[in-house]
Amino acid sequence: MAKRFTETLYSTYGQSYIIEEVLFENRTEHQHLIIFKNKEFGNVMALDGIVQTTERDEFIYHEMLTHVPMFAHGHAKRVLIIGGGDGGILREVLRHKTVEHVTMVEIDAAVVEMCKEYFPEHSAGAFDDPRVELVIADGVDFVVNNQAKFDVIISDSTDPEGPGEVLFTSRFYQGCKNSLNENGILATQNGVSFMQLDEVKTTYKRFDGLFKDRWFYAAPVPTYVGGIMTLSWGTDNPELRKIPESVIQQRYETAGFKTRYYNPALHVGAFALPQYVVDAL
Ligand code: AG3
Repeated sequence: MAKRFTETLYSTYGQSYIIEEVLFENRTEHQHLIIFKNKEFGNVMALDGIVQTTERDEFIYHEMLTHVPMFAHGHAKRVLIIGGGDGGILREVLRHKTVEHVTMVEIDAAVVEMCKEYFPEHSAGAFDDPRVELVIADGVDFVVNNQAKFDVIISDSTDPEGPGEVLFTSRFYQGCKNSLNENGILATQNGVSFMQLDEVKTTYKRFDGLFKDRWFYAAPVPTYVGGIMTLSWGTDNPELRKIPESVIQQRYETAGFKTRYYNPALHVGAFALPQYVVDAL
Protein backbone atom coordinates (compact mmCIF):
# COMPACT_ATOMS: atom_id res chain seq x y z
CA MET A 1 0.00 0.00 0.00
CA ALA A 2 1.25 3.42 -0.92
CA LYS A 3 2.12 5.65 2.02
CA ARG A 4 -0.29 8.52 2.43
CA PHE A 5 -0.46 11.88 4.16
CA THR A 6 -3.97 12.62 5.41
CA GLU A 7 -4.77 16.13 6.51
CA THR A 8 -6.24 16.42 10.01
CA LEU A 9 -7.87 19.86 9.69
CA TYR A 10 -11.47 18.59 9.78
CA SER A 11 -12.55 15.63 11.85
CA THR A 12 -15.06 14.15 9.41
CA TYR A 13 -13.64 14.93 5.97
CA GLY A 14 -10.33 15.74 4.40
CA GLN A 15 -7.75 15.34 1.68
CA SER A 16 -5.04 12.75 1.36
CA TYR A 17 -1.92 12.59 -0.76
CA ILE A 18 0.18 9.68 -1.91
CA ILE A 19 3.68 10.31 -0.58
CA GLU A 20 6.38 9.66 -3.17
CA GLU A 21 9.05 10.53 -0.66
CA VAL A 22 9.28 12.23 2.73
CA LEU A 23 11.86 14.99 2.28
CA PHE A 24 11.86 16.29 5.85
CA GLU A 25 9.92 15.59 8.99
CA ASN A 26 10.55 16.97 12.45
CA ARG A 27 9.09 18.79 15.39
CA THR A 28 10.40 22.37 15.30
CA GLU A 29 10.43 24.59 18.38
CA HIS A 30 6.83 25.55 17.55
CA GLN A 31 5.09 22.86 15.52
CA HIS A 32 5.27 19.60 13.58
CA LEU A 33 6.72 20.14 10.11
CA ILE A 34 6.58 17.68 7.23
CA ILE A 35 7.66 18.20 3.63
CA PHE A 36 6.94 15.43 1.17
CA LYS A 37 6.75 14.88 -2.56
CA ASN A 38 3.50 14.12 -4.37
CA LYS A 39 3.17 13.37 -8.10
CA GLU A 40 0.38 15.86 -8.71
CA PHE A 41 1.38 18.77 -6.46
CA GLY A 42 5.16 18.46 -6.28
CA ASN A 43 6.66 19.30 -2.90
CA VAL A 44 4.01 19.78 -0.21
CA MET A 45 4.50 21.31 3.25
CA ALA A 46 2.19 20.67 6.21
CA LEU A 47 2.34 22.15 9.69
CA ASP A 48 0.64 20.33 12.56
CA GLY A 49 -1.09 18.07 10.01
CA ILE A 50 -2.48 20.91 7.85
CA VAL A 51 -1.34 21.54 4.29
CA GLN A 52 0.23 24.99 4.01
CA THR A 53 1.66 25.13 0.53
CA THR A 54 2.47 23.07 -2.55
CA GLU A 55 4.73 23.80 -5.50
CA ARG A 56 1.91 23.35 -7.96
CA ASP A 57 -0.84 25.67 -6.68
CA GLU A 58 0.98 28.16 -4.43
CA PHE A 59 0.76 30.93 -7.03
CA ILE A 60 -3.00 31.31 -6.65
CA TYR A 61 -2.87 32.04 -2.93
CA HIS A 62 0.33 34.08 -2.93
CA GLU A 63 -0.71 36.26 -5.87
CA MET A 64 -4.18 36.94 -4.50
CA LEU A 65 -3.14 37.64 -0.93
CA THR A 66 -0.45 40.03 -2.21
CA HIS A 67 -1.58 41.78 -5.37
CA VAL A 68 -5.13 42.65 -4.37
CA PRO A 69 -4.03 44.92 -1.47
CA MET A 70 -0.88 46.06 -3.30
CA PHE A 71 -2.64 47.20 -6.49
CA ALA A 72 -5.58 48.63 -4.51
CA HIS A 73 -3.11 50.75 -2.54
CA GLY A 74 -1.27 51.71 -5.69
CA HIS A 75 1.98 53.03 -4.25
CA ALA A 76 2.92 50.93 -1.24
CA LYS A 77 6.48 51.61 -0.12
CA ARG A 78 6.58 49.82 3.20
CA VAL A 79 5.09 46.36 3.61
CA LEU A 80 4.81 44.11 6.65
CA ILE A 81 4.35 40.35 6.28
CA ILE A 82 3.35 38.33 9.31
CA GLY A 83 4.14 34.62 8.93
CA GLY A 84 4.76 33.60 5.35
CA GLY A 85 7.90 31.61 6.22
CA ASP A 86 7.97 29.87 2.84
CA GLY A 87 8.70 33.22 1.16
CA GLY A 88 5.86 33.10 -1.39
CA ILE A 89 4.26 36.36 -0.27
CA LEU A 90 7.67 38.01 0.01
CA ARG A 91 8.48 37.06 -3.59
CA GLU A 92 5.22 38.58 -4.86
CA VAL A 93 5.52 41.78 -2.76
CA LEU A 94 9.03 42.42 -4.10
CA ARG A 95 7.77 42.37 -7.68
CA HIS A 96 6.24 45.79 -6.99
CA LYS A 97 8.88 48.38 -7.82
CA THR A 98 7.24 50.92 -5.51
CA VAL A 99 8.31 48.81 -2.53
CA GLU A 100 11.28 50.19 -0.61
CA HIS A 101 11.20 48.07 2.51
CA VAL A 102 9.61 44.81 3.60
CA THR A 103 9.63 43.54 7.15
CA MET A 104 8.74 39.89 7.49
CA VAL A 105 7.98 38.55 10.97
CA GLU A 106 7.95 34.77 11.13
CA ILE A 107 7.87 32.86 14.39
CA ASP A 108 9.50 29.66 13.16
CA ALA A 109 13.03 29.91 11.75
CA ALA A 110 12.91 26.21 10.84
CA VAL A 111 10.09 26.85 8.36
CA VAL A 112 12.18 29.52 6.61
CA GLU A 113 15.26 27.30 6.48
CA MET A 114 13.46 24.18 5.26
CA CYS A 115 11.46 26.09 2.66
CA LYS A 116 14.59 27.71 1.26
CA GLU A 117 15.85 24.17 0.72
CA TYR A 118 12.73 22.37 -0.52
CA PHE A 119 10.71 25.24 -2.03
CA PRO A 120 13.43 27.37 -3.64
CA GLU A 121 10.96 28.81 -6.16
CA HIS A 122 8.66 30.11 -3.43
CA SER A 123 11.17 32.69 -2.29
CA ALA A 124 13.14 32.76 -5.56
CA GLY A 125 15.99 34.63 -3.88
CA ALA A 126 13.66 37.07 -2.10
CA PHE A 127 15.37 36.62 1.27
CA ASP A 128 18.57 38.06 -0.24
CA ASP A 129 16.89 41.22 -1.53
CA PRO A 130 18.39 44.28 0.22
CA ARG A 131 14.87 45.67 0.80
CA VAL A 132 14.04 42.75 3.10
CA GLU A 133 14.36 42.55 6.86
CA LEU A 134 13.53 39.12 8.29
CA VAL A 135 12.61 39.09 11.97
CA ILE A 136 12.17 35.78 13.79
CA ALA A 137 9.60 36.73 16.42
CA ASP A 138 6.01 36.55 17.52
CA GLY A 139 3.80 38.54 15.14
CA VAL A 140 1.51 39.85 17.85
CA ASP A 141 4.38 41.16 19.97
CA PHE A 142 5.82 42.79 16.87
CA VAL A 143 2.71 44.72 15.84
CA VAL A 144 1.90 45.69 19.42
CA ASN A 145 5.39 46.97 20.27
CA ASN A 146 6.93 48.30 17.07
CA GLN A 147 6.78 52.00 16.21
CA ALA A 148 7.13 51.65 12.46
CA LYS A 149 4.23 52.17 10.06
CA PHE A 150 3.35 50.29 6.90
CA ASP A 151 1.21 50.82 3.82
CA VAL A 152 0.16 47.20 3.47
CA ILE A 153 0.17 44.45 6.10
CA ILE A 154 -0.31 40.85 4.97
CA SER A 155 -0.91 38.09 7.48
CA ASP A 156 -0.01 34.74 5.93
CA SER A 157 -0.64 32.54 8.93
CA THR A 158 -1.65 29.00 9.74
CA ASP A 159 -5.21 28.40 10.91
CA PRO A 160 -6.35 29.61 14.33
CA GLU A 161 -5.06 26.57 16.21
CA GLY A 162 -1.53 26.23 17.57
CA PRO A 163 0.97 29.04 16.92
CA GLY A 164 -1.38 30.75 14.44
CA GLU A 165 -4.21 31.26 16.92
CA VAL A 166 -2.96 34.59 18.26
CA LEU A 167 -2.97 36.01 14.73
CA PHE A 168 -6.78 35.99 14.75
CA THR A 169 -7.22 37.94 18.00
CA SER A 170 -8.48 41.51 18.48
CA ARG A 171 -5.12 42.33 20.06
CA PHE A 172 -3.36 41.38 16.84
CA TYR A 173 -5.83 43.24 14.61
CA GLN A 174 -5.55 46.33 16.84
CA GLY A 175 -1.75 46.11 16.61
CA CYS A 176 -2.00 45.93 12.82
CA LYS A 177 -4.36 48.87 12.71
CA ASN A 178 -1.92 50.94 14.79
CA SER A 179 0.91 49.93 12.46
CA LEU A 180 -0.82 51.13 9.28
CA ASN A 181 -0.23 54.44 7.55
CA GLU A 182 -3.16 56.46 6.26
CA ASN A 183 -4.81 54.54 3.40
CA GLY A 184 -3.14 51.40 4.73
CA ILE A 185 -4.66 47.98 4.10
CA LEU A 186 -4.61 44.80 6.19
CA ALA A 187 -5.18 41.50 4.34
CA THR A 188 -5.15 38.13 6.12
CA GLN A 189 -5.81 34.49 5.34
CA ASN A 190 -9.14 33.70 6.92
CA GLY A 191 -9.87 30.07 6.13
CA VAL A 192 -12.17 28.25 3.75
CA SER A 193 -15.56 29.91 4.19
CA PHE A 194 -17.69 26.83 3.51
CA MET A 195 -15.89 24.81 6.17
CA GLN A 196 -14.79 27.59 8.52
CA LEU A 197 -17.62 30.11 8.40
CA ASP A 198 -17.25 30.90 12.10
CA GLU A 199 -13.77 32.24 11.43
CA VAL A 200 -15.18 34.63 8.87
CA LYS A 201 -17.89 35.80 11.25
CA THR A 202 -15.44 36.22 14.12
CA THR A 203 -12.99 38.30 12.10
CA TYR A 204 -15.82 40.45 10.77
CA LYS A 205 -16.88 41.19 14.35
CA ARG A 206 -13.32 41.84 15.48
CA PHE A 207 -12.77 44.32 12.64
CA ASP A 208 -15.86 46.24 13.79
CA GLY A 209 -14.85 49.63 15.16
CA LEU A 210 -11.30 49.04 13.98
CA PHE A 211 -11.62 49.54 10.23
CA LYS A 212 -14.14 51.75 8.41
CA ASP A 213 -14.22 49.17 5.66
CA ARG A 214 -14.16 45.46 6.54
CA TRP A 215 -14.82 42.76 4.00
CA PHE A 216 -13.40 39.59 2.46
CA TYR A 217 -12.34 38.48 -0.98
CA ALA A 218 -12.10 35.04 -2.46
CA ALA A 219 -9.41 32.81 -3.90
CA PRO A 220 -9.97 29.18 -4.86
CA VAL A 221 -6.90 27.21 -3.78
CA PRO A 222 -7.16 23.51 -4.71
CA THR A 223 -5.14 22.26 -1.74
CA TYR A 224 -7.12 24.32 0.80
CA VAL A 225 -10.03 21.97 0.28
CA GLY A 226 -13.69 22.76 0.79
CA GLY A 227 -14.24 25.68 -1.59
CA ILE A 228 -13.04 29.25 -1.74
CA MET A 229 -10.43 30.61 0.60
CA THR A 230 -11.66 33.81 2.25
CA LEU A 231 -9.05 36.54 2.61
CA SER A 232 -9.92 39.36 4.98
CA TRP A 233 -9.72 43.02 4.09
CA GLY A 234 -9.52 45.90 6.56
CA THR A 235 -8.88 49.58 5.81
CA ASP A 236 -10.14 53.02 6.80
CA ASN A 237 -10.50 54.03 3.16
CA PRO A 238 -13.68 52.45 1.74
CA GLU A 239 -12.78 53.70 -1.75
CA LEU A 240 -9.91 51.26 -2.06
CA ARG A 241 -12.22 48.28 -2.47
CA LYS A 242 -14.20 50.05 -5.18
CA ILE A 243 -11.41 51.10 -7.53
CA PRO A 244 -12.59 50.42 -11.10
CA GLU A 245 -11.03 47.66 -13.13
CA SER A 246 -9.66 50.16 -15.66
CA VAL A 247 -7.58 51.86 -12.94
CA ILE A 248 -6.31 48.54 -11.60
CA GLN A 249 -5.51 47.58 -15.20
CA GLN A 250 -3.38 50.72 -15.61
CA ARG A 251 -1.52 50.03 -12.39
CA TYR A 252 -1.00 46.41 -13.42
CA GLU A 253 0.41 47.43 -16.80
CA THR A 254 2.67 50.04 -15.23
CA ALA A 255 3.98 47.47 -12.74
CA GLY A 256 5.04 45.47 -15.78
CA PHE A 257 5.19 41.95 -14.40
CA LYS A 258 3.22 38.87 -15.37
CA THR A 259 0.96 36.91 -13.04
CA ARG A 260 -0.45 33.42 -13.42
CA TYR A 261 -3.74 33.69 -11.51
CA TYR A 262 -4.26 37.33 -10.56
CA ASN A 263 -5.52 39.80 -13.14
CA PRO A 264 -7.44 43.09 -12.87
CA ALA A 265 -10.83 41.52 -13.70
CA LEU A 266 -10.34 38.93 -10.96
CA HIS A 267 -9.19 41.64 -8.58
CA VAL A 268 -12.51 43.43 -8.88
CA GLY A 269 -14.58 40.24 -8.98
CA ALA A 270 -12.92 38.65 -5.96
CA PHE A 271 -14.80 40.96 -3.60
CA ALA A 272 -18.14 39.48 -4.74
CA LEU A 273 -18.94 36.93 -2.05
CA PRO A 274 -21.35 33.99 -2.10
CA GLN A 275 -24.71 34.84 -0.59
CA TYR A 276 -24.28 32.38 2.31
CA VAL A 277 -21.19 34.34 3.36
CA VAL A 278 -22.90 37.73 2.97
CA ASP A 279 -25.84 36.47 5.04
CA ALA A 280 -23.50 35.26 7.77
CA LEU A 281 -21.96 38.73 8.22
N1 AG3 B 1 -1.15 29.76 4.98
C1 AG3 B 1 -2.54 29.40 4.88
C2 AG3 B 1 -2.84 27.96 5.15
C3 AG3 B 1 -4.30 27.72 5.25
C4 AG3 B 1 -4.67 26.31 5.43
N2 AG3 B 1 -6.00 26.30 5.90
C5 AG3 B 1 -7.03 25.69 5.35
N3 AG3 B 1 -6.88 24.85 4.35
N4 AG3 B 1 -8.19 25.94 5.83
C6 AG3 B 1 -0.29 29.07 4.14
C7 AG3 B 1 1.08 29.59 4.03
C8 AG3 B 1 1.43 29.77 2.60
N5 AG3 B 1 2.45 30.72 2.43
